[in-house]
Amino acid sequence: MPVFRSACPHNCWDQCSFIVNAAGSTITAVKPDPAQKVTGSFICRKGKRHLERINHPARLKHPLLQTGRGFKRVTWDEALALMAEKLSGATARLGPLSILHYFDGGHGGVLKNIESRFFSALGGCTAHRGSLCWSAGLAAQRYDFGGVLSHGYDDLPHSRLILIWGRNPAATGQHLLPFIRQAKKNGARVVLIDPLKTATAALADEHMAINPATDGALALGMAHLLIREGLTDGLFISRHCSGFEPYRDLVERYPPREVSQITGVAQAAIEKLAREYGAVKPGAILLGYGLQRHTNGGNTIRAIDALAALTGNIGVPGGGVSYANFQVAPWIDQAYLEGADLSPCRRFYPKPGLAEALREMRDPPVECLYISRANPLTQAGNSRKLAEAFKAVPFKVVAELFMTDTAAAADLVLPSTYFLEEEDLYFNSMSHTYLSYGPKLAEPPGECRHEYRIMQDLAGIMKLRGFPALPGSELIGRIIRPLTVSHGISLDKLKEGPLALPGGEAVPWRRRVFGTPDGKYHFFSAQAAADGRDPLPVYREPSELADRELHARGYRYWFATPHPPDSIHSAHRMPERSPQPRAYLHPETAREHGFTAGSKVRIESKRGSIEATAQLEETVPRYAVVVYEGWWQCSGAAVNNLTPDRLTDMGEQAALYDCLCRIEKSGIGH
Ligand SMILES: Nc1nc2c(c(=O)[nH]1)N[C@H]1C(S)=C(S)[C@@H](COP(=O)(O)OP(=O)(O)OC[C@H]3O[C@@H](n4cnc5c(=O)[nH]c(N)nc54)[C@H](O)[C@@H]3O)O[C@H]1N2
Ligand SMILES: Nc1nc2c(c(=O)[nH]1)N[C@H]1C(S)=C(S)[C@@H](COP(=O)(O)OP(=O)(O)OC[C@H]3O[C@@H](n4cnc5c(=O)[nH]c(N)nc54)[C@H](O)[C@@H]3O)O[C@H]1N2
Ligand SMILES: [Mo]
Repeated sequence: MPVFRSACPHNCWDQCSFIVNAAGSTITAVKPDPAQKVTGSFICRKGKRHLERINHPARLKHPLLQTGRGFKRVTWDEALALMAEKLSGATARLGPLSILHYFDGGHGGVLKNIESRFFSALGGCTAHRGSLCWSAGLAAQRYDFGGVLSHGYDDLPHSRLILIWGRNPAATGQHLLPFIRQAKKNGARVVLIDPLKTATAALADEHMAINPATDGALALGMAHLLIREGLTDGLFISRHCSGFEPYRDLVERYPPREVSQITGVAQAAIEKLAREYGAVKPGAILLGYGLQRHTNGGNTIRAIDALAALTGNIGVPGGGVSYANFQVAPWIDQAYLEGADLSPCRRFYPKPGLAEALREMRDPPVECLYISRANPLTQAGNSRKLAEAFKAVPFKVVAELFMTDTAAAADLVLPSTYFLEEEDLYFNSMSHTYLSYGPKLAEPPGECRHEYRIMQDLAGIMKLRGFPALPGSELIGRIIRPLTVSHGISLDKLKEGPLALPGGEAVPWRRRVFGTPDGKYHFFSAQAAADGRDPLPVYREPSELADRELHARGYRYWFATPHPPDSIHSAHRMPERSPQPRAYLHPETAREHGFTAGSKVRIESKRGSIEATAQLEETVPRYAVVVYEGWWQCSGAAVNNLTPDRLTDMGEQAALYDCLCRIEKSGIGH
């Protein structure tokens, strides 16, 4: 059986490398590639479903056109001619800004990003800034450190104390777990800080159940104690930091007793954690993305970063505040992918505000929408509002593998190739520095086409200049030119197997020279002030969660929608296979509302409602209702019908978790 290599295309922390068995053009097995040290010897639940997904009978196989009475199959020639006509028409009448290009992380290969260059060749487009995912924290770390870098997983066993803060690796990135176990074997203590007692709690020595969106206050309270008790690293602060005095004045206002009121964490526990973090070194903070999907999310991350600076836990093995890792990113030619050399015009809107943008942008209005590698009608906040806004856009094209909620709302659906059906290069910005090449190993079903080919054909029909006509391999070579120039690594080298970036640092900021203009860590960020943000990591109450009037109207439960262990977002929620959506509730909550395990619960926010089957769990806080994100509209439990399209304090991030709901037994009405 011939053996090949590839990598997981999912938008995930671990981005595993794979060994793939193929017989002819049929993939027979996808296995972990131990040559990639993070992947090691196993792949996760979602990774194990690649074979199912690639061979799924519901794969889109032909271009489909919405006729008003349903979709009808059309030829590629017809589809491309229609698209060219609509794009040219909109450009001629209203200019290229009337075309909006939306994409997300549905496929992690560099080649798929060439779509952006197509729109630049067209003259430009309306594009997003920010994200549904992680951009508040990215903005925060850029203010503090002037860059976003993480410790390698293999550095973790040097830690003596590990704070897993708003992250759930047992579900979302299991390849971190062996490294945590190793650290524990070496004597490290592990504390999990999360409102929910997630599966990760089983790995922790202590679970600190904090009120949602109050982590910033916890961090300020810990800093208060560290400064009061002299548990700070004075040398690190004086040599490598700026803005300490105003920050010290800020934390002065957060004694642990008051912080306890805000966070719901006992004063003694706050003090113990602060003392421990100040004394037991090195201490590693592993941040997730959950805690920054609140209106105060950016400042939360800044307040936590400051703890590491205060204690000098930066640039040392076993320390750091690991959030994301942009070590490889500079070696991918983003400017080429985006077509910056083609001088496109651009209009930006904040990504979580797509509905608002579609409704409000007038000069010009959006005439054409092209969506790829994303399912915003399921995954963006306030998705019903988005569905309404969609209706007003005259021509919508969605490139997809499946008939998702978003594809179903399109005028034209283009069937795309899955990974293994095309060559691509995979890299990661969440944790590690591996680059993995995957060749084409299987023929796509039906008439599926790679986006590069689609865009190439369109550029041909529309006679656009500046869009490449190179074969895929050569284009990948072009995209990684910065890597080749700086490190001498060509695509041929990458074809040999997964490669960790040479010189990639397991311990960032070792020289303690930061990426900020003065090279210092910034407790006080003049850049943040210049951007109209708080210069200090202040704590502000969340918006909806602290809305007393809403509480009084019965919307008194936090609607928590974390990532599912068995699916990457909506991708593994194919209607015919899906088990029943669950709403996890505390037994007391259920009793109070008169339902039992198995009851259908109606969950409602001021934006919409869903239904799910009650599952009672002692571990769910009394104030929360938990439903995993990713459920499609047809399941009745599409969580983003409830969530807001509100932004966080920085980074144009979606505050998806700032959501209150009320519940009732389904069928009762009110
Ligand atoms: N199986 C699977 N794996 C995935 C994904 C998936 O959908 N499925 N998605 C991938 C993607 S795109 C991402 S971004 C990552 C996300 O990876 P993670 O950040 O690990 O996961 P999240 O579910 O986003 O949130 C993590 C935790 O944040 C907690 N949380 C929410 N609000 C707060 C708060 O105010 N304070 C604190 N301390 N904690 C809070 C939630 O309870 C949750 O347990 O996972 C990736 N991996
Ligand atoms: N309530 C709530 N909402 C959330 C979150 C949450 O925690 N709670 N998490 C947010 C986060 S962190 C993220 S990252 C977003 C994710 O938002 P999305 O990226 O929009 O979500 P996915 O469901 O992963 O959709 C990706 C789609 O890409 C398709 N796809 C896969 N490969 C290809 C390809 O090669 N080409 C094309 N054209 N399509 C392909 C898949 O079939 C899938 O439908 O969701 C956000 N939404
Ligand atoms: Mo994400």
